[in-house]
Amino acid sequence: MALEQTWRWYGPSDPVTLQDIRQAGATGIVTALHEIQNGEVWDIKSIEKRKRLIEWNDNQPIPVTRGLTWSVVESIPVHEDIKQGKSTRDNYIDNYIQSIRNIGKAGIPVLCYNFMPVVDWTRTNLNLQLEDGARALAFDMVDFVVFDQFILCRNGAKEAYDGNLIKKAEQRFESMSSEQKYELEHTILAGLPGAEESWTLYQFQEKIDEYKNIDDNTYRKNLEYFLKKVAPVAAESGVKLAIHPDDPPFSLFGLPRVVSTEKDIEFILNIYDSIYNGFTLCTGSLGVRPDNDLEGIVKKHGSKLNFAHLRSTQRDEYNGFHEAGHLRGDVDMYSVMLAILKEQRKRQGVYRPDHTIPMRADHGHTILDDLTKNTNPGYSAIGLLRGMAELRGLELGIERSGAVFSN
Ligand code: DNO
Repeated sequence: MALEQTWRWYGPSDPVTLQDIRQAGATGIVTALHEIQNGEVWDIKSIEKRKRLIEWNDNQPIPVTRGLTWSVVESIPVHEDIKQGKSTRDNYIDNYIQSIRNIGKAGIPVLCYNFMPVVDWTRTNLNLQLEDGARALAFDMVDFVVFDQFILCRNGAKEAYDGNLIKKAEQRFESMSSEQKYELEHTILAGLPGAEESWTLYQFQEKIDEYKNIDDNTYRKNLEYFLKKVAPVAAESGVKLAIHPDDPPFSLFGLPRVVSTEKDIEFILNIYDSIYNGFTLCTGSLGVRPDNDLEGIVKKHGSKLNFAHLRSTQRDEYNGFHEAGHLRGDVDMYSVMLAILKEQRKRQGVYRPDHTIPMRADHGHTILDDLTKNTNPGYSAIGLLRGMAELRGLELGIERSGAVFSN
């Protein structure tokens, strides 16, 4: 029983077309209405129009299906007022609920979202050159401290890092040209696809200041408040929630972090105990922490694993990392894949109608022709195609070996 192979598509302006995705062998589309502003309702008409575009080619004398299904929404961003627990949050929660009802009506079964404050996923370099000439996304701690301490000049930054790291960052800062400094700033604040908001330095500092009195505990309560209202509606609407882990899975800029470890995930799943309140297993995000046992998480919480982002990272000496090949790096993809396939079998065994788990290869390297093309960092066609092909082969090999039936 195969996993559902999906592909993240950034909508009509994505340089990767729906036909490319079909040719890559995916059958599921993961996307969002990026044009709808954060906090607004996703109206049913816009959802249905995008769904039609994904699933049908209407530019033919008779419409034909494309062989693709919109299977996951990634993401409907959670408004900052909800994250900060402001008095205006209920209004935004009502909008979120309405959006969930609407995607449920349209028949899209999974919603991936995150609860990271201020910034979505964060990298310091979108073009790290690997020894074979491929380009990869990377999070370099020294560069990060350069930004935090010497470009943003955040209060409290200096105390947050060890002296050695600060010294290294200072040396690097002094050796950087102003273009390099700008590039670093831009990469952190505005560089990544899917992150719906971007800030100027000044706005960014203001945003961080808004979190002055919000520690992990308060932030967790804000998530709990949100989920207590939203999860029952998701269940009613047939939409499985899939919270995405923090990327990277540790605090940035002194901001709270509540989706970085197995314990965090456990807390979230217990807020509303139902398969509709689940998580996205992002092996790359969780895998950055050596204390996260990925296989163990699947074994323990598999019934609520609603979506899988499969990728691997390679850690470096300062808690930084770069995106490794999908079957390389620190993630033991074999054991994760085996655990996911076992979970799928288990679901079939109890006749869960939603036994098929959607997965997508995440964050490919930029390789071959894509090196000279305009691409979304981490989402160029050929690198993701390579990743997906490797994962597909791994999956088939495991299925055929019979290992899914072992204990
Ligand atoms: C990066 C993605 C993130 C993710 C969101 C989920 O490639 O994994 O942008 O989509 O954090 O809300």
